[in-house]
Formats: sequence, C-alpha cells, structure tokens
Amino acid sequence: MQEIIFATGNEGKMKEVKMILADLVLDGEKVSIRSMKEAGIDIPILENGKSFAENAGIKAKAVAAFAKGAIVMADDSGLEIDYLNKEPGIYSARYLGEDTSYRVKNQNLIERLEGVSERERTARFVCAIACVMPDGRLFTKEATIEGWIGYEEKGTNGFGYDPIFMVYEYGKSTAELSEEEKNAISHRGKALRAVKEELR
Ligand code: ITT
Repeated sequence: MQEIIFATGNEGKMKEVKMILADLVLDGEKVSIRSMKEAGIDIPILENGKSFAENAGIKAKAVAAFAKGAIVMADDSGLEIDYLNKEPGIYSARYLGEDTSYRVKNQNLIERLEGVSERERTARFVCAIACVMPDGRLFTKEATIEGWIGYEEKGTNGFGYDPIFMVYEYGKSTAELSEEEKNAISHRGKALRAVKEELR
C-alpha cells in the first residue's frame, strides 16, 4: 500500500486533506494517509520562509527526513486581506499570537475593517501544497479562493478564519458551508486536486 504522511499539526486542515485525498489511487493501489502525529513523527519545524510555497517546502522536507519511503506532503496557507496590505498572509497562524483564539483574531480583523465598504473588503485564502517524493523530488501547487471579509462571524463549520470569510458562490461564510461544499471550491481543495493530477 502506498503511503502519504501529511506534515501538519492542524486538525482542521487534516480533516479536509483526508476527505480531498480519499479517492486517490496510485499504481492501482489505495493510499493510506496519516498525519505526522499518526506516523509518530514529532519534530519542531521552523517556518521561516518568505512565501506560502517556501514554507510548505520547509515543512515537507523536514518530515521527509523521517518518513522512510512514504510520500510527504505539507500545506502552508493563510488569509490575505487586500485593505490590510495582504495581512495576515503567511503569518495567519501566528497573527496576534499562536495561542490566541480565533474568536479574538476574527473580531480584531473585523474591527480593523470598521467603516470599510464591501467593495474594499476583498480577501482570499491561499494554499500551497508541497510534495516530496520518496526519491527526494519536490513539487509545489498553489491555489486561491476569492471572497470578502464579513461584518460579523457566521457559521461553526471549518476552522480558523472560516467564520469571517465570505464566498461569492454562496453569499455565505466558509464556516456556513458543508465540508463537501467547502472542499469543492476551496484553496486547499484546488491545490490538492492539482497535486493528485501530478501524482497520477
Ligand atoms: P501546520 O503548519 O502544522 O500545518 P498551521 O495551523 O500552523 O498548521 P499554517 O502555518 O499553514 O498552518 O497557517 C495557516 C493558518 O491560516 C491557519 O492556522 C488558519 O488560521 C488559516 N487558514 C488556512 N486555511 C484556512 C481555511 O481553510 N479556513 C480557515 N482558516 C484557514
């Protein structure tokens, strides 16, 4: 059985990744997908890159060193708000501190956009997926989903900034979408489907 180890400690991401990759078949075999924790890999990773793609590569390569023959993937993602010069961007997880709740982070971003019209509240989620093959080759796919920042938190699905990220297709936040609806249009869904294409 082919094995993928996904280098993330974020459970919200991991749940989406498992759903999106569930139909992957390589060389006629189903693929087992485990998080680094499930694979028993617990290492500190310094995300000091300057782009989503660079940080995804850093995470995937760090875990690949311990992955013995498995394909290793990593996701680096974040929210870019145009009016805030693309903040929080690559610092999305660290914005206001890694341990600060998303209720606080989301409220803070809404406050920073007070009085800003819907036309100027444009934003996007970005996702870079890096993939390290057992022979050491690395490739990266990146994708986005465009939307705008809402005036209040809405919905309880998803994770992170989902309650404030409104999508044009539905006029709802990504936290109001089902997992299937979000994965079908999301930055992560698109980037992982591009990775699947490349692997096939
Ligand atoms: P790993 O590095 O262990 O994968 P992380 O949470 O630190 O976990 P990132 O450095 O890639 O991951 O930070 C991404 C942050 O961007 C994440 O913590 C969320 O706050 C936000 N984000 C990314 N994708 C999102 C999504 O689909 N919905 C909501 N927020 C998202």
